[in-house]
Amino acid sequence: MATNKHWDIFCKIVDNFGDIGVCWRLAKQLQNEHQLTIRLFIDDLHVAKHLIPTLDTSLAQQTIQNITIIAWHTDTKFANAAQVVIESFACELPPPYLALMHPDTIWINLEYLSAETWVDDFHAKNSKRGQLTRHFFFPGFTSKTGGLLREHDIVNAKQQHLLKSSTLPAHDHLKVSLFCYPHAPIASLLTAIVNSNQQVSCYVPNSNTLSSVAKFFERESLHPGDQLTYKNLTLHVIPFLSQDDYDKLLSSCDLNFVRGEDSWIRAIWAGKPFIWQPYLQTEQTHIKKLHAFLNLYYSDCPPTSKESIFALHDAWLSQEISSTTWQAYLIHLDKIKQYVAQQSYTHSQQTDLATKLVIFSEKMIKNIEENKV
Ligand code: TRH
Repeated sequence: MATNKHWDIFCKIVDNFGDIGVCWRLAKQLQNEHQLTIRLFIDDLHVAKHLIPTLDTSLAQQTIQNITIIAWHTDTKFANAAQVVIESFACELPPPYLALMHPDTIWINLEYLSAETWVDDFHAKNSKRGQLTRHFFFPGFTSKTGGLLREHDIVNAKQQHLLKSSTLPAHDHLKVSLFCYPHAPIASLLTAIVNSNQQVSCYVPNSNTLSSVAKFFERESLHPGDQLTYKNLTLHVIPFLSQDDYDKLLSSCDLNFVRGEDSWIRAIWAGKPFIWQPYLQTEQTHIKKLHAFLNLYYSDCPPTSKESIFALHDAWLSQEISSTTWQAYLIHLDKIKQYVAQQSYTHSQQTDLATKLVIFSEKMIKNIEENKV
């Protein structure tokens, strides 16, 4: 039987941190939990360094946490193709690499996560490109999809973390983390917090979210370590965290504002209430994605809590959060907390994405071998 122990992952960083955030987690899980030999090709080491702090951006090749990281440029030379190749988010494999692939190569395009119902039908379909077969692998929330990116022991690890002292000081403020796109109605959220009767400690990691926060406080700029108080709101600017520390922040907060793809999934595993801002897309696709997710994830949530969840998400997307919307959400926060903790547990019982990729690749290799007989 052919070995499928060598996998290559190609990561093109379009913007922000989601592409490398997902690829780096996937690489680590395939290596740690499935004992695969991974080469991760990254086209922008400077952005990747935010998530892989020990990365040396001057090196063409280096090994970090047993993963070979290779700087990928237009002139990168490839000696061989792996048995299994992950093209993340349709990033287009380089022609010289494609030339090294053969009909037995398992070529998987890892798609973006969506809870839309069509995903069930499109997952694991393929198309031919010359002699090669490109498989479309869709992460998702149902058993018909490729599953969600998750470490095997995520629930245990989270409990271990919570048993240890929390990373945040204990007080009766509502602890909120804020990571969003700059076009979010940040000023209206902060105004609603300021005007509510609930004290809030808001933690904002250093990212492009900060410029709008600075504007709200009439500051030129804000920096990690800054702390600002206005009525019921105390805002803490914190450094951009390691992925592990960001996960701990999500677990320690009472409410997390998250965005894109990877922080969204991590908020789900944190099991705490969260508000998701999808990546802006043309033709209102991001709104369809948001509603598909809300309908699926909150299908069994008590109607009044559900209403407040939808209202706050819609407000976050539509440029205005009123004090009434914020207050209505807070009234339901305890019920939402119970509901999302249960949902997080339920989803953690499904097969995770890395395992599904391994099972899928083994099946494809078996098919190829059987067809040869
Ligand atoms: O950065 P993003 O907006 O990434 C986006 C999305 O993936 C989007 O779907 C994609 O099309 C676009 O990139 C190109 O949001 P996301 O996906 O949440 O990625 C952020 C990553 O940064 C995630 O891995 C968590 C990590 N992170 C930290 O490690 N430390 C931090 O302090 C913070 C705030 C985030």
